[in-house]
Amino acid sequence: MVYFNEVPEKVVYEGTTTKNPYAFRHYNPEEVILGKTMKEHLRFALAYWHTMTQDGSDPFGSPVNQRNWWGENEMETAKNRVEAFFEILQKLDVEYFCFHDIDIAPTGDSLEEFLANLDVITDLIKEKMDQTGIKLLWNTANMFSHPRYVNGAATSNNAEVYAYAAAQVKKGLEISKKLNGANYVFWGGREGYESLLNTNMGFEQDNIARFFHLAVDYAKKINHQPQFLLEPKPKEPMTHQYDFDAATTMAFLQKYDLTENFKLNLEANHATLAGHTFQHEINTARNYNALGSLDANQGDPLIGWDIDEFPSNIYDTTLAMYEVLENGGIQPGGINFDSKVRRTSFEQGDLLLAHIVGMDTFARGLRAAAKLKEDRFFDDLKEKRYASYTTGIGQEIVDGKADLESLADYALTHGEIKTESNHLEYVKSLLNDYLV
Ligand code: XUL
Ligand code: CO
Repeated sequence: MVYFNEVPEKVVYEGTTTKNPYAFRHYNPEEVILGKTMKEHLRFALAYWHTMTQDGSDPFGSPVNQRNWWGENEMETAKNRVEAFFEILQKLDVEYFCFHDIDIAPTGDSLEEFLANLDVITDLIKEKMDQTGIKLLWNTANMFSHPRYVNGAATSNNAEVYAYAAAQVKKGLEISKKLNGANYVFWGGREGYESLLNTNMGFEQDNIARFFHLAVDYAKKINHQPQFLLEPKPKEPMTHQYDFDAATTMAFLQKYDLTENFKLNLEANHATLAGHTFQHEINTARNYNALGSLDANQGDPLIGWDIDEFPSNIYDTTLAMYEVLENGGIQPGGINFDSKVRRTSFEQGDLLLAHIVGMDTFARGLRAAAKLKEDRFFDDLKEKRYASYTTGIGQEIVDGKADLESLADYALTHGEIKTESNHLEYVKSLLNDYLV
């Protein structure tokens, strides 16, 4: 069965003059930029939860999304979703996908039943992957939606909950092996606290660190070692989440000796919730050699929570893609659209239109970033700005040859310092020329 009749067999690049809504205006997958195709640079992935299971409901209203994959029962719907999902992936020529365990299969009446359902659905997914060559970027376990996880999963006060979460992750790693997942993600949905009045933060963090080590050990045991990723987010659903931002998460990974196996999965809207830009978070991760993968979306400056809007801001994607280029690429990570259609975009075709704008926005970002890199725009700017460290006393500081006495001597004998303006307004004006 075909689920998206209104969409052509393949969405292709037609340029900005096209009147076809189901066409790329900027993303030209095979076009080579800086020695790699756009497709290789961008490594786009689709998120199962937003694309297949999200129903458009919000705290004030019931589901609105019109979808044609509902079956007679939950299992039939789950199977139809796999078909429809691979149709979208193929139509958009997207090579990767991501999912939570509960997105793909009904949880049933028991853990046993859930695991059995997962086996059936992952068999079907594997078949589709083999037929199409589409690959699993990452999977994860949803350990935050069910009421048992009200106090967290690996940071829960209840050890039985911890064990249940472990059962989900064990299965998740087995699925990752079965589907040859490149990465395995942990987003700490409710790993945080509401109030310190009744929370032992140190104990909870020790526990979740133990949990991550158990996951690494089990992956080794079953002889499948995906890149593990932690996804920071400062708040929502918990008032305070432990993996607040990239820097906090790196401190955690270092403290608990997890940096060898873990990198970061950074999400744009999580960055802005933490009071950072997306670029700041990616740059921070790069400084720790820990840039793993990206969750692409954007927030709204007028709204203070995680709205997972599809990216359309070329300023942000340009700076994000500049960091990715500077990183030498993002593989084995990718750019996963952790983005959802607005409630008012409830028709099924909107799912493709939304991904098209997201992919085009990143394609434009890539083009502009490549040009900025070729022109050494930021390199020259920074080289000039830090020039004082390349000779004389600056060189001595960098080489570790200066001490407080020699620096004080220098200051005493060199009089008042002449500082220079940053001309940041001029820099921004020049940068704008790259964006349009
Ligand atoms: C929630 C979020 C998740 C993770 C995976 O804000 O980003 O979808 O990406 O659990
Ligand atoms: Co995410």
